[in-house]
Amino acid sequence: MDANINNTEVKKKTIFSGIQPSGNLTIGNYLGALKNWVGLQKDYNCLFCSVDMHSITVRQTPAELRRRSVETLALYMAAGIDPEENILFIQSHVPAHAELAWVLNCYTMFGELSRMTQFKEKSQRHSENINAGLFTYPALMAADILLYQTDLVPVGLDQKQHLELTRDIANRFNGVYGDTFTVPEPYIQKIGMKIMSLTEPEKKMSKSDLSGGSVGILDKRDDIVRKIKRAVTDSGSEVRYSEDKPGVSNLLTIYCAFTGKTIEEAEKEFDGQGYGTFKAAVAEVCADALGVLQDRYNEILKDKDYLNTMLKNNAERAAYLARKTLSKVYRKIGFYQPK
Ligand code: ATP
Ligand code: LTN
Repeated sequence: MDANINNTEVKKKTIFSGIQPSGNLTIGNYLGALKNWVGLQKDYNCLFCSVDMHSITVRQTPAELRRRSVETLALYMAAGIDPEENILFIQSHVPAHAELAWVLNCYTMFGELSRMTQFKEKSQRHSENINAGLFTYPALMAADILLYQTDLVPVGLDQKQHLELTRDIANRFNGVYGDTFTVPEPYIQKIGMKIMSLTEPEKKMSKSDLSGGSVGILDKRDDIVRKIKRAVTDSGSEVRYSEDKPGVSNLLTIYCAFTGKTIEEAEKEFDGQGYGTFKAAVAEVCADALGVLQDRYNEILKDKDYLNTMLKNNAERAAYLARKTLSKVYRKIGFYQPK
């Protein structure tokens, strides 16, 4: 594919999304984000990133971060993202992300950042390390998105607030300097947008939660089955989606997201069957789908040379596009650039 994915012959819109290589990816990441990317790739020019720079807002073990940064991209490929047709890359390989983030920091308000739920939650969870990066994280995320003149950002529900801030930053900048950035829209699927913890269904499933409430994409079949069978359900025995049944509703969501069935269809299927049969069925569809993905993942990881070449090529393609936006920004704000 031509490196210039914005050329006039190709009218496709642009998608950008990313996942932090900060732990073992969960079925929350898969159903809320990754799985949706697969369906979108043929209709859009897509950039999918492993956002290692975001990860260091929380302390990481260097060797693990290095390994996971690549493995995250291998998971994208195993899920069905084509690395030739899309740009798969590691964030820190394209310096323009950090450069634009600094500029956008100066167009993002302290009050706006203070209202971010993710910042409030993470600063509670990591009270020993409330660093400036954790606070200004959304400006880096805005840079990721705005660098590529992105139209659509497929994410889970928890990222909606960051997307709204990105739009505000883009509009603010465009208002001062004239049209510079495309103002992106969030793309949030209804089923799977917020998968909850299996042990505490009022909390979001998260890859940094080690309590057993998360199913990892790479978990072994036995572990997947055991975790789902032990998932917290509610009193009663009816398989029904409702606010007062957060555990059962979450399992129904997981079942439907994997099978493509509607909630009504699933409720009918398990009518009168009790939680045991239902949980076994959820465990089976989940383990089957992840099993296929894991086989592909293991194959992909065997070819390190291919992965490294792909990483270098894709970082160049991304950097080329990012430079164009960054030069435009530097010119508009008054940074001197010799001819
Ligand atoms: P961490 O625990 O490290 O904060 P996380 O599991 O919340 O990580 P992110 O890297 O922050 O994952 O998110 C990557 C993508 O996965 C985002 O689009 C996010 O909205 C989505 N996502 C994360 N958790 C869930 C979930 N439980 N349900 C649906 N989507 C989710
Ligand atoms: N902030 C996101 C990860 C992320 C992202 C992005 C998602 C960083 N940059 C750009 C979409 C687009 C998160 O914590 N889940």
